[in-house]
Amino acid sequence: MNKASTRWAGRAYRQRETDQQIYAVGIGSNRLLAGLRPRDIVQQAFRALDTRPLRLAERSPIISSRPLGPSARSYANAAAIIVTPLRPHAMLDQLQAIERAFHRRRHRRWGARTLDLDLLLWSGGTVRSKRLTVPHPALADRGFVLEPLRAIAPQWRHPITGLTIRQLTFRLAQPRPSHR
Ligand code: A4P
Ligand code: MG
Repeated sequence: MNKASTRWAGRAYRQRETDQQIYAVGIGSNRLLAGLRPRDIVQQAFRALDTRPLRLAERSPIISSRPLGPSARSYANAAAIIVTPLRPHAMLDQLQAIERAFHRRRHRRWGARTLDLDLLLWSGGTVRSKRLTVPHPALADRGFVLEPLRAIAPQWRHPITGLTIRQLTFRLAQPRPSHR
């Protein structure tokens, strides 16, 4: 983590300069690629996310998580804070180009994947289009997304619920009331 990056920690993630956008990105991998383990692939993804026009401001620890869905192999998950002039749809293009570079196969939903990059949060608030929904709709329901994100952006507020990432993580960890 470089020195400048720590400036973002613990701050309100609102847009400060009109030409710089801040994004939280979720990273997941559960396949081998050319002998690389999922954890190594996430490491390499951090490098790809720090290549112009993207700047990696924060990187979370990499966690191992049980697969949600049909895959048998456990996932490596992490999160990153990215600063870039790219607006949301151009940012999604960039993330998908990185996924393609890691030979992601798209034909099976929730199947095994080499690298999955999700746009979780944007400093500008919400986006809702055919191609892109921000905040990511499943953000608040997934421990493997919230836990790494909490390590680097605990105070970032979800623009729809108004709750911080720390509060969302805490809420998810609570036992749920029984509906019987
Ligand atoms: N799209 C819309 N909004 C967004 C956004 N905020 N970020 C569109 C990224 N993409 C967004 O995505 C399908 C389309 O969603 C994109 O073309 C984009 O236009 P995709 O990544 O190709 O499809 P997917 O990831 O296979 O489907 P989905 O439903 O997004 O899966 P998830 O939700 O990403 O879940 N278990 C563990 N432990 N850890 C994991 O990381 N990940 C998944 C995948 C399942 N189980 C897991 C994990
Ligand atoms: Mg996805």
